[in-house]
Amino acid sequence: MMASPSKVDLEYCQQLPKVELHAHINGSISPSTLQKLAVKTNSSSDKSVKETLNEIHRWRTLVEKRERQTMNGCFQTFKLIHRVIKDVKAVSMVTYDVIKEFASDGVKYLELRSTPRDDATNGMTKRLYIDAVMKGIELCELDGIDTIVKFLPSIDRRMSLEEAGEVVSLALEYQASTDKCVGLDLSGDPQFGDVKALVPLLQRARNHGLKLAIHTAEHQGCNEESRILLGIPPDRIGHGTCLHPEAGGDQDLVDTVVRSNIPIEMCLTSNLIGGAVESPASHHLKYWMNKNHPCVICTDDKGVFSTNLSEEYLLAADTFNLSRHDVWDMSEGAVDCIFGGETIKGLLRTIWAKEKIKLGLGEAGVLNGESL
Ligand code: 6MZ
Repeated sequence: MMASPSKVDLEYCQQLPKVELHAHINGSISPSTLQKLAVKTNSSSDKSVKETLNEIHRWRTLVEKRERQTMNGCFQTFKLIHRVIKDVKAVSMVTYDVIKEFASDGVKYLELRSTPRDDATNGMTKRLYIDAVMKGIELCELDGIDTIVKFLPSIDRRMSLEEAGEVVSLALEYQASTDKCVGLDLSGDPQFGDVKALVPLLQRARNHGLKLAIHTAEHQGCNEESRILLGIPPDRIGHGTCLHPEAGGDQDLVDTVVRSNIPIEMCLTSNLIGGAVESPASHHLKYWMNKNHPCVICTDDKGVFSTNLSEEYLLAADTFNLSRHDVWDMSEGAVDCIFGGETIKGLLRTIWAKEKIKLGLGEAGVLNGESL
Protein backbone atom coordinates (compact mmCIF):
# COMPACT_ATOMS: atom_id res chain seq x y z
CA MET A 1 0.00 0.00 0.00
CA MET A 2 1.32 3.47 -0.84
CA ALA A 3 1.73 5.88 2.04
CA SER A 4 -0.82 8.66 2.06
CA PRO A 5 0.81 11.86 0.73
CA SER A 6 -0.44 13.80 3.70
CA LYS A 7 0.81 11.36 6.31
CA VAL A 8 3.32 12.81 8.76
CA ASP A 9 6.74 11.23 8.20
CA LEU A 10 10.24 11.92 9.46
CA GLU A 11 11.12 14.03 6.43
CA TYR A 12 8.15 16.30 7.06
CA CYS A 13 9.12 16.68 10.74
CA GLN A 14 12.69 17.50 9.75
CA GLN A 15 11.56 20.14 7.27
CA LEU A 16 9.20 21.69 9.80
CA PRO A 17 10.63 24.86 11.39
CA LYS A 18 10.82 24.10 15.11
CA VAL A 19 11.19 25.70 18.52
CA GLU A 20 13.00 23.78 21.28
CA LEU A 21 12.24 25.04 24.77
CA HIS A 22 13.31 22.23 27.09
CA ALA A 23 16.88 21.06 26.45
CA HIS A 24 19.41 20.48 29.25
CA ILE A 25 22.86 21.09 27.76
CA ASN A 26 24.69 18.14 29.29
CA GLY A 27 21.77 15.78 28.76
CA SER A 28 21.82 16.77 25.09
CA ILE A 29 25.42 15.71 24.47
CA SER A 30 25.69 13.60 21.32
CA PRO A 31 27.79 10.46 20.69
CA SER A 32 30.02 12.48 18.33
CA THR A 33 30.85 15.02 21.05
CA LEU A 34 31.52 12.16 23.48
CA GLN A 35 33.77 10.67 20.83
CA LYS A 36 35.77 13.93 20.67
CA LEU A 37 36.23 13.72 24.43
CA ALA A 38 37.29 10.08 24.11
CA VAL A 39 39.96 11.01 21.56
CA LYS A 40 41.29 13.76 23.86
CA THR A 41 41.31 11.30 26.75
CA ASN A 42 43.17 8.67 24.73
CA SER A 43 45.98 11.12 24.26
CA SER A 44 46.07 11.93 27.97
CA SER A 45 45.47 8.23 28.91
CA ASP A 46 43.15 9.18 31.78
CA LYS A 47 41.69 5.80 32.73
CA SER A 48 38.78 6.89 34.91
CA VAL A 49 37.44 9.22 32.19
CA LYS A 50 37.72 6.42 29.66
CA GLU A 51 35.73 4.09 31.93
CA THR A 52 33.07 6.76 32.47
CA LEU A 53 32.74 7.29 28.71
CA ASN A 54 32.30 3.53 28.29
CA GLU A 55 29.55 3.52 30.91
CA ILE A 56 27.73 6.35 29.10
CA HIS A 57 28.09 4.39 25.87
CA ARG A 58 26.52 1.30 27.52
CA TRP A 59 23.55 3.39 28.64
CA ARG A 60 23.11 4.77 25.11
CA THR A 61 23.11 1.24 23.68
CA LEU A 62 20.17 0.25 25.90
CA VAL A 63 18.28 3.45 25.20
CA GLU A 64 18.79 3.17 21.45
CA LYS A 65 16.92 -0.15 21.66
CA ARG A 66 14.19 1.80 23.41
CA GLU A 67 14.55 -0.35 26.52
CA ARG A 68 12.73 1.21 29.41
CA GLN A 69 15.01 2.37 32.24
CA THR A 70 14.41 4.05 35.59
CA MET A 71 14.55 7.68 36.71
CA ASN A 72 17.47 6.69 38.94
CA GLY A 73 19.29 5.37 35.88
CA CYS A 74 18.76 8.71 34.10
CA PHE A 75 20.15 10.70 37.02
CA GLN A 76 23.13 8.35 37.34
CA THR A 77 23.87 9.02 33.68
CA PHE A 78 23.83 12.80 34.22
CA LYS A 79 26.39 12.30 36.98
CA LEU A 80 28.60 10.32 34.61
CA ILE A 81 28.38 13.07 32.01
CA HIS A 82 29.28 15.70 34.61
CA ARG A 83 32.38 13.66 35.43
CA VAL A 84 33.69 14.13 31.90
CA ILE A 85 32.48 17.71 31.26
CA LYS A 86 34.49 19.25 34.02
CA ASP A 87 36.21 22.35 32.67
CA VAL A 88 35.14 25.47 30.82
CA LYS A 89 36.58 24.31 27.50
CA ALA A 90 34.43 21.20 27.58
CA VAL A 91 31.34 23.24 28.55
CA SER A 92 31.84 25.60 25.57
CA MET A 93 32.43 22.66 23.22
CA VAL A 94 29.29 20.80 24.32
CA THR A 95 27.21 24.00 24.08
CA TYR A 96 28.52 24.70 20.57
CA ASP A 97 27.92 21.13 19.35
CA VAL A 98 24.45 20.92 20.87
CA ILE A 99 23.37 24.17 19.17
CA LYS A 100 24.77 23.00 15.83
CA GLU A 101 22.90 19.70 16.10
CA PHE A 102 19.59 21.37 16.93
CA ALA A 103 20.13 23.80 14.04
CA SER A 104 20.69 20.97 11.57
CA ASP A 105 17.44 19.39 12.81
CA GLY A 106 15.51 22.51 11.74
CA VAL A 107 15.35 24.26 15.11
CA LYS A 108 15.05 28.00 14.49
CA TYR A 109 14.77 29.10 18.12
CA LEU A 110 16.41 27.26 21.00
CA GLU A 111 16.28 27.80 24.73
CA LEU A 112 19.08 25.89 26.42
CA ARG A 113 19.24 25.34 30.15
CA SER A 114 22.11 24.15 32.28
CA THR A 115 23.16 23.92 35.92
CA PRO A 116 26.19 26.14 36.68
CA ARG A 117 28.78 24.01 38.49
CA ASP A 118 31.93 24.63 40.51
CA ASP A 119 34.87 22.31 39.97
CA ALA A 120 37.74 23.35 42.20
CA THR A 121 40.18 20.88 40.61
CA ASN A 122 39.70 22.57 37.21
CA GLY A 123 39.24 26.13 38.44
CA MET A 124 35.63 26.21 37.32
CA THR A 125 33.14 28.41 39.17
CA LYS A 126 29.43 28.93 38.47
CA ARG A 127 30.23 32.29 36.89
CA LEU A 128 32.92 30.82 34.64
CA TYR A 129 30.53 28.00 33.75
CA ILE A 130 27.93 30.52 32.52
CA ASP A 131 30.66 32.43 30.65
CA ALA A 132 31.61 29.15 28.93
CA VAL A 133 28.00 28.56 27.85
CA MET A 134 27.83 32.14 26.53
CA LYS A 135 31.06 31.56 24.62
CA GLY A 136 29.58 28.44 22.99
CA ILE A 137 26.52 30.47 21.94
CA GLU A 138 28.63 33.35 20.61
CA LEU A 139 30.87 31.01 18.60
CA CYS A 140 27.76 29.63 16.90
CA GLU A 141 26.67 33.17 16.04
CA LEU A 142 30.13 33.94 14.63
CA ASP A 143 29.94 30.77 12.53
CA GLY A 144 26.62 31.94 11.10
CA ILE A 145 24.50 29.16 12.61
CA ASP A 146 21.00 30.21 11.80
CA THR A 147 19.26 29.55 15.13
CA ILE A 148 18.36 32.08 17.79
CA VAL A 149 19.67 30.81 21.12
CA LYS A 150 18.71 31.91 24.63
CA PHE A 151 19.85 30.57 27.98
CA LEU A 152 18.24 29.66 31.30
CA PRO A 153 20.56 28.87 34.22
CA SER A 154 19.18 25.91 36.19
CA ILE A 155 18.74 25.50 39.90
CA ASP A 156 19.20 21.87 40.88
CA ARG A 157 16.67 20.87 43.56
CA ARG A 158 19.49 19.41 45.60
CA MET A 159 21.35 22.74 45.85
CA SER A 160 21.66 24.45 49.20
CA LEU A 161 19.74 27.71 49.56
CA GLU A 162 23.05 29.53 49.35
CA GLU A 163 23.98 27.87 46.04
CA ALA A 164 20.52 28.42 44.59
CA GLY A 165 20.74 32.07 45.64
CA GLU A 166 24.06 32.34 43.81
CA VAL A 167 22.45 30.99 40.62
CA VAL A 168 19.59 33.51 40.90
CA SER A 169 22.02 36.40 41.44
CA LEU A 170 24.11 35.33 38.46
CA ALA A 171 21.02 34.91 36.28
CA LEU A 172 19.91 38.45 37.16
CA GLU A 173 23.36 39.80 36.47
CA TYR A 174 23.56 38.14 33.03
CA GLN A 175 20.01 39.19 32.24
CA ALA A 176 21.08 42.79 32.82
CA SER A 177 24.30 42.54 30.83
CA THR A 178 23.32 40.36 27.84
CA ASP A 179 20.16 39.66 25.86
CA LYS A 180 20.79 35.91 26.08
CA CYS A 181 19.82 35.08 29.65
CA VAL A 182 16.03 35.17 29.69
CA GLY A 183 14.93 32.98 32.55
CA LEU A 184 15.58 30.40 35.19
CA ASP A 185 14.93 26.66 35.30
CA LEU A 186 14.21 24.51 38.36
CA SER A 187 15.15 20.89 37.71
CA GLY A 188 17.02 17.95 39.22
CA ASP A 189 16.03 14.59 40.65
CA PRO A 190 12.41 15.03 41.79
CA GLN A 191 12.95 12.63 44.70
CA PHE A 192 15.16 15.12 46.49
CA GLY A 193 15.20 18.68 47.74
CA ASP A 194 12.84 20.99 49.58
CA VAL A 195 11.40 23.20 46.88
CA LYS A 196 9.27 25.09 49.39
CA ALA A 197 12.43 26.73 50.69
CA LEU A 198 13.30 27.86 47.14
CA VAL A 199 10.01 29.66 46.49
CA PRO A 200 11.10 33.13 47.78
CA LEU A 201 14.19 32.94 45.56
CA LEU A 202 12.14 31.98 42.52
CA GLN A 203 9.68 34.77 43.26
CA ARG A 204 12.55 37.24 43.54
CA ALA A 205 13.82 36.16 40.13
CA ARG A 206 10.38 36.50 38.59
CA ASN A 207 9.78 39.91 40.16
CA HIS A 208 12.98 41.07 38.47
CA GLY A 209 11.78 39.96 35.05
CA LEU A 210 13.28 36.48 34.70
CA LYS A 211 10.83 33.95 33.28
CA LEU A 212 10.46 30.69 35.19
CA ALA A 213 10.45 27.21 33.67
CA ILE A 214 9.71 24.80 36.48
CA HIS A 215 9.82 21.02 36.49
CA THR A 216 6.88 19.72 38.41
CA ALA A 217 4.72 16.59 38.79
CA GLU A 218 7.27 14.44 36.97
CA HIS A 219 6.06 11.53 39.07
CA GLN A 220 3.14 10.75 41.37
CA GLY A 221 2.86 11.81 44.99
CA CYS A 222 3.94 15.43 44.70
CA ASN A 223 0.60 17.24 44.52
CA GLU A 224 1.36 19.47 47.49
CA GLU A 225 4.69 20.45 46.00
CA SER A 226 3.04 21.20 42.64
CA ARG A 227 0.44 23.34 44.42
CA ILE A 228 3.21 25.40 46.02
CA LEU A 229 5.14 25.81 42.76
CA LEU A 230 2.06 26.67 40.72
CA GLY A 231 1.34 29.38 43.28
CA ILE A 232 4.44 31.36 42.23
CA PRO A 233 3.32 31.00 39.27
CA PRO A 234 5.76 29.54 36.70
CA ASP A 235 5.76 30.83 33.11
CA ARG A 236 6.09 27.29 31.76
CA ILE A 237 5.85 23.82 33.29
CA GLY A 238 8.41 21.10 32.60
CA HIS A 239 6.71 17.69 32.16
CA GLY A 240 3.60 18.06 34.38
CA THR A 241 3.17 14.31 33.88
CA CYS A 242 1.02 13.71 36.94
CA LEU A 243 -0.96 16.91 37.38
CA HIS A 244 -4.32 15.51 36.27
CA PRO A 245 -6.46 13.22 38.47
CA GLU A 246 -6.18 10.23 36.07
CA ALA A 247 -2.41 10.23 36.69
CA GLY A 248 -2.64 10.70 40.46
CA GLY A 249 -2.85 14.51 40.39
CA ASP A 250 -5.72 16.75 41.46
CA GLN A 251 -8.42 18.67 39.64
CA ASP A 252 -7.46 21.92 41.38
CA LEU A 253 -3.94 21.61 39.89
CA VAL A 254 -5.42 21.22 36.40
CA ASP A 255 -7.78 24.15 37.02
CA THR A 256 -4.87 26.38 38.08
CA VAL A 257 -2.78 25.48 35.02
CA VAL A 258 -5.74 26.06 32.70
CA ARG A 259 -6.81 29.30 34.38
CA SER A 260 -3.30 30.75 34.22
CA ASN A 261 -2.77 29.29 30.74
CA ILE A 262 0.71 27.98 31.65
CA PRO A 263 2.28 26.15 28.68
CA ILE A 264 3.55 22.62 29.33
CA GLU A 265 6.84 21.31 27.89
CA MET A 266 6.16 17.74 26.73
CA CYS A 267 9.06 15.30 26.48
CA LEU A 268 7.64 11.98 25.25
CA THR A 269 10.74 9.79 24.89
CA SER A 270 12.21 11.06 28.15
CA ASN A 271 9.02 10.15 30.02
CA LEU A 272 8.92 6.71 28.37
CA ILE A 273 12.55 5.79 28.98
CA GLY A 274 12.47 7.18 32.52
CA GLY A 275 9.30 5.17 33.25
CA ALA A 276 7.12 8.20 34.07
CA VAL A 277 4.48 6.99 31.57
CA GLU A 278 3.58 3.41 30.63
CA SER A 279 3.29 3.76 26.88
CA PRO A 280 3.23 6.48 24.20
CA ALA A 281 -0.56 6.24 24.07
CA SER A 282 -0.86 6.96 27.79
CA HIS A 283 1.29 10.09 27.53
CA HIS A 284 -0.40 13.15 29.04
CA LEU A 285 0.10 15.15 25.82
CA LYS A 286 -3.29 13.78 24.72
CA TYR A 287 -5.04 14.94 27.90
CA TRP A 288 -3.81 18.51 27.52
CA MET A 289 -4.29 18.65 23.74
CA ASN A 290 -7.91 17.64 24.27
CA LYS A 291 -8.24 20.73 26.44
CA ASN A 292 -6.66 22.87 23.71
CA HIS A 293 -4.01 23.78 26.24
CA PRO A 294 -0.65 25.15 24.98
CA CYS A 295 1.73 22.18 24.73
CA VAL A 296 5.28 22.33 23.35
CA ILE A 297 7.03 19.20 22.10
CA CYS A 298 10.59 19.09 23.44
CA THR A 299 13.51 16.67 23.75
CA ASP A 300 14.62 17.15 27.40
CA ASP A 301 17.96 15.32 26.99
CA LYS A 302 18.43 14.30 23.36
CA GLY A 303 21.79 12.64 24.09
CA VAL A 304 20.74 10.67 27.14
CA PHE A 305 17.50 9.57 25.48
CA SER A 306 18.90 9.14 21.98
CA THR A 307 16.38 11.29 20.19
CA ASN A 308 15.98 14.61 18.38
CA LEU A 309 13.15 17.09 18.03
CA SER A 310 11.96 15.81 14.63
CA GLU A 311 11.66 12.30 16.06
CA GLU A 312 9.68 13.64 19.01
CA TYR A 313 7.21 15.34 16.65
CA LEU A 314 6.93 12.12 14.65
CA LEU A 315 6.33 10.05 17.79
CA ALA A 316 3.54 12.43 18.85
CA ALA A 317 2.01 12.33 15.35
CA ASP A 318 2.17 8.52 15.07
CA THR A 319 0.85 7.97 18.58
CA PHE A 320 -2.04 10.41 18.44
CA ASN A 321 -2.81 10.20 14.75
CA LEU A 322 -1.99 13.84 14.08
CA SER A 323 -2.25 15.30 10.58
CA ARG A 324 0.40 17.45 8.94
CA HIS A 325 -1.75 20.41 9.78
CA ASP A 326 -1.97 19.44 13.48
CA VAL A 327 1.81 19.06 13.61
CA TRP A 328 2.29 22.40 11.89
CA ASP A 329 -0.03 24.04 14.44
CA MET A 330 2.01 22.56 17.29
CA SER A 331 5.29 23.93 15.94
CA GLU A 332 3.74 27.33 15.21
CA GLY A 333 2.01 27.43 18.61
CA ALA A 334 5.37 26.92 20.34
CA VAL A 335 6.42 30.40 19.15
CA ASP A 336 3.86 31.92 21.54
CA CYS A 337 5.53 30.14 24.47
CA ILE A 338 9.12 31.38 24.10
CA PHE A 339 10.77 33.56 26.75
CA GLY A 340 12.68 35.61 24.14
CA GLY A 341 10.23 38.53 23.88
CA GLU A 342 7.79 40.00 21.38
CA THR A 343 10.32 41.18 18.78
CA ILE A 344 11.72 37.66 18.40
CA LYS A 345 8.21 36.21 18.29
CA GLY A 346 7.46 38.54 15.35
CA LEU A 347 10.65 37.48 13.59
CA LEU A 348 9.84 33.80 14.08
CA ARG A 349 6.29 34.26 12.81
CA THR A 350 7.73 35.68 9.59
CA ILE A 351 10.04 32.65 9.26
CA TRP A 352 7.12 30.28 9.89
CA ALA A 353 4.99 32.03 7.25
CA LYS A 354 7.75 31.59 4.63
CA GLU A 355 8.39 27.96 5.60
CA LYS A 356 4.67 27.22 5.39
CA ILE A 357 4.68 28.15 1.72
CA LYS A 358 7.89 26.15 1.11
CA LEU A 359 6.30 23.09 2.72
CA GLY A 360 3.33 23.40 0.40
CA LEU A 361 0.90 23.98 3.24
CA GLY A 362 -1.52 26.49 1.76
CA GLU A 363 -4.64 27.61 3.48
CA ALA A 364 -5.37 25.99 6.82
CA GLY A 365 -5.97 22.26 6.37
CA VAL A 366 -4.96 22.15 2.69
CA LEU A 367 -1.74 20.60 1.42
CA ASN A 368 -0.96 20.96 -2.28
CA GLY A 369 -4.64 21.40 -2.94
CA GLU A 370 -5.53 18.23 -1.04
CA SER A 371 -7.72 18.41 2.03
CA LEU A 372 -5.97 16.90 5.03
C1 6MZ B 1 14.68 16.75 36.11
C2 6MZ B 1 16.52 16.92 34.75
C3 6MZ B 1 15.93 16.01 33.82
O1 6MZ B 1 22.12 21.04 33.79
O2 6MZ B 1 24.17 19.64 33.57
N1 6MZ B 1 17.72 17.26 34.26
N2 6MZ B 1 15.89 17.28 35.87
N3 6MZ B 1 14.08 15.88 35.29
C4 6MZ B 1 14.66 15.46 34.15
N4 6MZ B 1 14.03 14.53 33.39
C5 6MZ B 1 14.66 13.36 32.90
N5 6MZ B 1 16.77 15.88 32.78
C6 6MZ B 1 17.86 16.65 33.07
O3 6MZ B 1 22.03 18.94 32.42
C7 6MZ B 1 21.80 17.80 33.22
C8 6MZ B 1 20.96 18.17 34.43
O4 6MZ B 1 19.66 18.58 34.02
C9 6MZ B 1 18.67 18.16 34.95
C10 6MZ B 1 19.40 17.41 36.06
O5 6MZ B 1 19.66 18.30 37.12
C11 6MZ B 1 20.69 16.97 35.37
O6 6MZ B 1 21.75 16.77 36.27
P1 6MZ B 1 22.94 20.19 32.86
O7 6MZ B 1 23.28 20.86 31.59
